[in-house]
Amino acid sequence: MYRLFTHNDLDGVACGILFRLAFGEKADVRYNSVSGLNYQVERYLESMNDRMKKEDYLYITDLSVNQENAEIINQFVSEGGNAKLIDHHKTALHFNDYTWGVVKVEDDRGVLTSAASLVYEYLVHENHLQKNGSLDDFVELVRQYDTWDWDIHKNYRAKNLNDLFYMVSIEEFEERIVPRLQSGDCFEFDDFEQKLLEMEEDKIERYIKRKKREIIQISSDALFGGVVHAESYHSELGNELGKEFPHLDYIAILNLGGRKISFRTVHDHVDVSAIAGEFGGGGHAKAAGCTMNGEAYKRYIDQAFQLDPIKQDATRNVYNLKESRDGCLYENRDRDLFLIYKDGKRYFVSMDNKEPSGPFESFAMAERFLKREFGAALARDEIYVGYLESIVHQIKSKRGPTSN
Ligand SMILES: [Mn+2]
Repeated sequence: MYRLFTHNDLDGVACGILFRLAFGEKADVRYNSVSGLNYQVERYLESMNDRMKKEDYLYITDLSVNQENAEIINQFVSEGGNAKLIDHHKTALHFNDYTWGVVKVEDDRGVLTSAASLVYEYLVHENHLQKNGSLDDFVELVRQYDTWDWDIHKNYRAKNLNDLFYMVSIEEFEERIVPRLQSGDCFEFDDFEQKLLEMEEDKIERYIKRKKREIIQISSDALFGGVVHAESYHSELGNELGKEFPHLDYIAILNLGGRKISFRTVHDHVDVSAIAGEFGGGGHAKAAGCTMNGEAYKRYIDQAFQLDPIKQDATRNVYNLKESRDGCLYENRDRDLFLIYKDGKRYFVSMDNKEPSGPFESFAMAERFLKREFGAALARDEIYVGYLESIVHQIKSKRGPTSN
């Protein structure tokens, strides 16, 4: 038997699919969450008898075991047992110290790896699996999704594959995918899946649109965050909201039911794992999370609840346009007006009767200041026209009653 314990996300399940293709009926694949793995492996190791010791091949992919399990596996291998841990996470690199550990974060060309890409390479190298175009294609899509390389290459097929993965059960996903990988030049979605994916995309788009109207701006420790409540599509939301509101340092996505907060940023100057760390969580620089404790509740729920959502830029303007040569007008929820204008090469922000703020090196910097400090958004054309009329009126009244 080829016993595989692997992660229950797309990358981990792709490893399971490769095992089924390589070993057929002899593959026994178990999908695990990060927190569930050690218990499952422990139980398996406890149940190990002499026959299993001789016949079983133990594999762990896309996840790592704890120290206790590692010791037991090491003992098992030193007594002639067969085991292998194949992973691509930085945090698992120490498994390379064992003869049975294969952990690589990137390949020889510097391309980020995924568990599936390493497993594919391994199975082909050991002559358990024959390479073909569909497999190459499928494994590369999984790799791009898992490493977010798809976002750089704008490879939406990789994103679609992950969407499909979450739309059906793991068993159905396997049943659909396995036959398609046995031959062929590339991996393709069938018509039904194509339709499902289009519907899902529309749904996500509408969901994100709604969240754009709900997002609330808060500030703490000199960082500006956007707060939204959402149970699903965290990656999509973090990405889209981050791009829509670039003046925000990060996006905090709250799931009250699960008492969890996800933090996302699109900026290089912010490390959201540090923000999550303040509340006992962690993760990566661009994506992190924590459990909602009292402190987090105060900042992201209590504080935010008092505030209105971010005012959105007017989108149908013909006259009042960003970066317009004659300046452009912004308005906040208190209906204060602000003008961003250019003087020479530099930008300034004027607020009625006050000293203008600036200089700013770019329009984006001026707008960032305005949105962060005053919560202002591009004013609608009607407001702009009214503003221009009031200026003309002021000039006329200054000239006195004799002029016209
Ligand atoms: Mn992975």
